[in-house]
Amino acid sequence: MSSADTSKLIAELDRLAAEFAGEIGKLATEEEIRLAQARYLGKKGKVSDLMKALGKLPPAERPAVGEAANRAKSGIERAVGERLSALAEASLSADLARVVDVTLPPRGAALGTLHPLTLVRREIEEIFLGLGFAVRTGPWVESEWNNFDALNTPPDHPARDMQDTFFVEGGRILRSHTSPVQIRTMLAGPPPIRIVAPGNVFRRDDDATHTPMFPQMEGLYVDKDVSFADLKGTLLHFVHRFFGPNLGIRLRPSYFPFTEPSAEVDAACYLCGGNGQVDGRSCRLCRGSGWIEIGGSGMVHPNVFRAVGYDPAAVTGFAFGMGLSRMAMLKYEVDDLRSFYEHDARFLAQFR
Ligand code: 2NL
Repeated sequence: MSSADTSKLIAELDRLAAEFAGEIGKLATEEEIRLAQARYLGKKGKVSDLMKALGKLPPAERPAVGEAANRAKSGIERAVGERLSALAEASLSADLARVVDVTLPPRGAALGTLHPLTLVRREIEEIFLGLGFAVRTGPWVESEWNNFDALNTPPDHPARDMQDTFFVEGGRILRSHTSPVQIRTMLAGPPPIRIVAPGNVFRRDDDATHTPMFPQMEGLYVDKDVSFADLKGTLLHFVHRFFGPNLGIRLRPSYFPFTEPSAEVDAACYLCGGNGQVDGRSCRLCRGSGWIEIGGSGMVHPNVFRAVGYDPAAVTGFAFGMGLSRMAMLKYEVDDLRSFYEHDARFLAQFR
């Protein structure tokens, strides 16, 4: 090898250092920079490749090449160091430039919503409170006497069968209606009595249209001279407040052991106004009948008064009952009863 080769080698080393300086400016991460560094200074790097020729040079010329190699190496290392600290500084300034406005108001916790059954219960309570009724509640576990015997329902009545009622240890049962609350209220004091009794009741039913627990609301008005006209006027007022003004009601003869006479209560359908048609089609809510069933009612049976120690010759009274899930389904057009018990937040969030 000649002096010409030596100068070429030195020039090539200087060129590599310059080439590296050009490349590194485009690199944006430490990993890319370290990989580039290895491509030049690593064991199989470009600088090491050139140095393999060192041994073939005349000994006198080797120091000059070694010096050029060191110059190239330290140039590359300096460029790496400078580029890395430039990147670190840029990321620090970006961090410092980020503005957080600590004076912004907090987002706050998301508010929950009341369950549709709670909304309907409260709304109905308000309507009867406005008529002078009080709201009374009582225990779910009851005596058979409070739930059945006092309500003129004899021991051989089908409702008292194991198939229809939940029996609890100790001869008690889960109440099948809230009537025991009215029985307790009458046992506790004389008329007048004007109460509504909301609460959960239990029956051995479980299918698409029945749940074993459901919320109910019953009402009871006992005084001198309470008439069937008072019952009708009270129910009419309720329907006007709950479903809409100017809607009629219809009472259909029925039977309950605890009332005589008894009636099923229908309200004119609020969706079609009672004519059964919406835009020339059968109404989806009342299915074309113009009426929706809302509950049962009647004049308190004399035997119920005798059971609680009231004189049936001195007082009369009316009573009624309705299922709150049915009221909520009608009011909010919910088509599946089970929605009330599935706790799907997307369903529940619709009621606010
Ligand atoms: C219905 C029918 C009704 C009563 C409940 C009652 C209570 C006492 C005395 C007399 Cl203490 N009656 N309650 C009366 C008639 C009907 O409920 O369809 N409920 C969902």
